Amino acid sequence: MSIITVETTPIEGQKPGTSGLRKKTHVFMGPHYLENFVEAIWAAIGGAEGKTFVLGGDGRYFNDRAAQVILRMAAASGARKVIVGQNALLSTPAASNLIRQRKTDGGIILSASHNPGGPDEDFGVKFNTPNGGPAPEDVTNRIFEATRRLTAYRILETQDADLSRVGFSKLGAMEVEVVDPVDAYRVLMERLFDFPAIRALFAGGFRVHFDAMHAVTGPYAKAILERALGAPPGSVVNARPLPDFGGGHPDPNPVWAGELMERMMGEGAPDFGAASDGDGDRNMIVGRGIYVTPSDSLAVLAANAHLAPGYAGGLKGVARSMPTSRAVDRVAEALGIPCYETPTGWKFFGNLLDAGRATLCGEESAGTGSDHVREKDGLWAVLLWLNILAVRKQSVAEVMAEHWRAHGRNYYTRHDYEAVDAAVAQGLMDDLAARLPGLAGTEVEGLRIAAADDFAYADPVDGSRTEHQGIRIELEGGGRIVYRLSGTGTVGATLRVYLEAVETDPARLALDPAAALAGVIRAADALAGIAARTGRAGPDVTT
Ligand code: VG1
Ligand code: CO
Repeated sequence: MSIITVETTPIEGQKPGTSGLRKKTHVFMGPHYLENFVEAIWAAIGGAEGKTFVLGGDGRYFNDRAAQVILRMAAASGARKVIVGQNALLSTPAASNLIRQRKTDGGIILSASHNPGGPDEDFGVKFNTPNGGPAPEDVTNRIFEATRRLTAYRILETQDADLSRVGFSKLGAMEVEVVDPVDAYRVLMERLFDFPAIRALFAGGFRVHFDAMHAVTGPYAKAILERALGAPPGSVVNARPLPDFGGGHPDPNPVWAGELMERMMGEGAPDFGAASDGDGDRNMIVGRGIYVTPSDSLAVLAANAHLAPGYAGGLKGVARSMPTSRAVDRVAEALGIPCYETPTGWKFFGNLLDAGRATLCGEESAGTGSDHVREKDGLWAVLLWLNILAVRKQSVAEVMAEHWRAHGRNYYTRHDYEAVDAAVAQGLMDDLAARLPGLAGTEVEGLRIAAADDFAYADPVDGSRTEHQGIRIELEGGGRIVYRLSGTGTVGATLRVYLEAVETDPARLALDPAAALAGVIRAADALAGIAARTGRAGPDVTT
């Protein structure tokens, strides 16, 4: 067993995006690609010497090989210990929990989250800091800087570590602890939620249907929903993590979780449906005959969290990403707590959670979470919903109807234009940005623009400033259009257009969302010339 030093040269484009570095799998498998990035992580945090890390991933193709490489590099660079999920599996929230609970120096998560997996699809690596959260911008900038001046990395020449059995072993001088990926996470959930109440709900015949989409949440959902809470076997489907996620997109939205949607809207639908994404940090909530938008879900969770034991003391504040609908803002106002608006990406919530300013956070992309970890957490959201339903003894549809009556309804949809030519997408954004100063007070498709800006965020905790986080068009009457380019795609550019209309008239709370939003959608296209510029008749994905 010897440490070898491999000479390398910088590889272009290793810049982490919204959530870590994501590339085509074959790119990651190319010579030195993974190794360079990992070495840059060590460089950005002052070396790996003497440190303890958490390591695991969502089980996608190359997850197992990448884990072995990272273990050998950690050992060669003098790390003291790596805590690895069995078979190199860990959901993102479970990894966040372990990083915090075991007081480690951070962790590496192997995932491209909702992006498909396989040799021709996507792979990703994210680094989380000792607070358990995604590396903030200053750290990701340091990682990127380091990738640009690498000359060598160190790696141990040895056999693979056995990750198939829980227990301790050595890799060179470094300790490897293989842990059950679910155990510590389940204990945390038991502390936050009223398990006996949820168990009683299930025992009373309430039926739950959870689609793990062949991704990492399967083992977690089986262990918690079926074994700990007594949901009948088969309540969790597609529960075995597969390297290609069964050929699907592990993205919990009405398009990619179409099967679940059909079941929940059909005859004899279960009471509650849910799905999660590749790495288990997102969730989709569906009641019998009713889809809950992630923005609404955040608002409902904020309004009802006190019904779960872990949040019985109330919330210190809430935070949402800028494109997320403003439904939660009105809940915060009613509760008399602060509401923060941050750029897209969980890394921007970390400071607010650490400083105790926010308890609950959420994004329109189906991410919700709280200060129990520093990541969004899919199964957590499902359990909080179940806890709320167990206490309120109402259906999802009844909870939603009451919520809208009390707070009004934000009709909401997101249109994604995928794999658009990068220059065309950038041109659209740049031209829009140039017109911003003159937009307020003008009309588009009969809607009056109240304000328009290029969103910038000043972090209230550390004062850091992040610019160009999306173009915000505020309409009179509370509606909004937001345009931004995705930071997680791997082909061309993805233009995301977020559309919102507010309704407080009690007679107009149950409209078809597409009809309620038709005017805003027309205005969004007219304002930016989407169809004309992209040549697309409509979005590729509507959520
Ligand atoms: C997307 C979502 C964003 C989310 C990010 C990572 O980013 O819009 O809300 O935080 O994915 O989620 P973008 O830049 O493509 O819009 V995950 O579950 O991929 O870690
Ligand atoms: Co994810």
